[in-house]
Amino acid sequence: HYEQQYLDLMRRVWTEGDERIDRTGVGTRSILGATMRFSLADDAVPLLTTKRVYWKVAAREMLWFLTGDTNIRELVRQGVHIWTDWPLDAYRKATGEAIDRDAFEARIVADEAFARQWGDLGPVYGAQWVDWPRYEPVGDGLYRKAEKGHNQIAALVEAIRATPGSRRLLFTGWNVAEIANMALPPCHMTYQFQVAEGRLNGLLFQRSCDLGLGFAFNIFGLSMITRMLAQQCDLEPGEVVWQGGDVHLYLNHAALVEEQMNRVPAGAPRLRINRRPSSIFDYRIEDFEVLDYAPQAHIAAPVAV
Ligand code: DHF
Ligand code: TMP
Repeated sequence: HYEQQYLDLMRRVWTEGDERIDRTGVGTRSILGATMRFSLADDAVPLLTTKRVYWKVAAREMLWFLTGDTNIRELVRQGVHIWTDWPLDAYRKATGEAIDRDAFEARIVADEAFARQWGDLGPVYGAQWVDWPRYEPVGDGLYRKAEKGHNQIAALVEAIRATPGSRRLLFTGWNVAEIANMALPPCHMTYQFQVAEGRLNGLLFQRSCDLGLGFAFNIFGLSMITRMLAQQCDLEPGEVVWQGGDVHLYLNHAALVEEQMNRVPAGAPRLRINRRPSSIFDYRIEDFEVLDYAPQAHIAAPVAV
């Protein structure tokens, strides 16, 4: 079963990983470097079956990236709470106010000015993907930020169509000059694609991977964007390759890890795209459907902020 790779990696990190206190203070066991491969043929999708994964949340996040939005307001409006903790943490630290998560989210949705001030994550994924800053010379060796940045995603679609043999089919969120302004530097940082025998293969380099929590979302996101690009470029989906840099398990995920490693993967979920939108930017959540997904129970685990 495709998911055995994941469970094997989980076991390796848990039993052999180097234990250390990480940035969050929670502590991890960690290894450097891992690769997994999953087929996307016949609509196959590498959704984890040993716990329920809320794939629609991951799908909404991916669609939100593609709009270029970096404010959690739209996510929260759609019932997506996975990015709330970082603005909430910043707000609490700045104001000293002991506001709870629900109240903070309610205020983000109700109050546009509040959302503008406190809901933005900085120039994270979406901003870099579709609006990477460009600078134009204004003389005397000075530059000013151009009104419109570079759209890496639009350029990628063009490039896959025009030069399918290219080795430069990629986009990245790792904009060194802007990292200091981001709530978190990009984790799923570089996506590369390859056309082979009429199929589109997708690869993700993820510099930092929370194997118990984030990974399930990241592998679905990689599969989804690969499927969307294939559809837009009239290619069949091939496979996805996932490469992790620092792959870790948080020490407070022990219950999740022990439980999940005892479960046996089963089933072969499929991802269907029910419409062919006229561009990569026109997909809607209703276009995606997951079939034959009968996972084992969800396992809750705390996210390290
Ligand atoms: N920080 C850390 N420490 N780990 C992460 O995985 C992570 N991911 C981020 C931002 N910062 C992060 C963005 N993505 C969840 C999933 C993805 C995600 C953030 C959080 C999460 O909490 N998932 C839960 C609940 C999902 C839900 O309620 O919708 C899960 O069980 O999958
Ligand atoms: P770091 O910036 O110190 O590496 O912390 C980021 C943490 O978030 C780390 O545990 C990896 C995790 N993460 C994912 O695994 N996937 C994601 O999509 C995001 C945004 C973060």
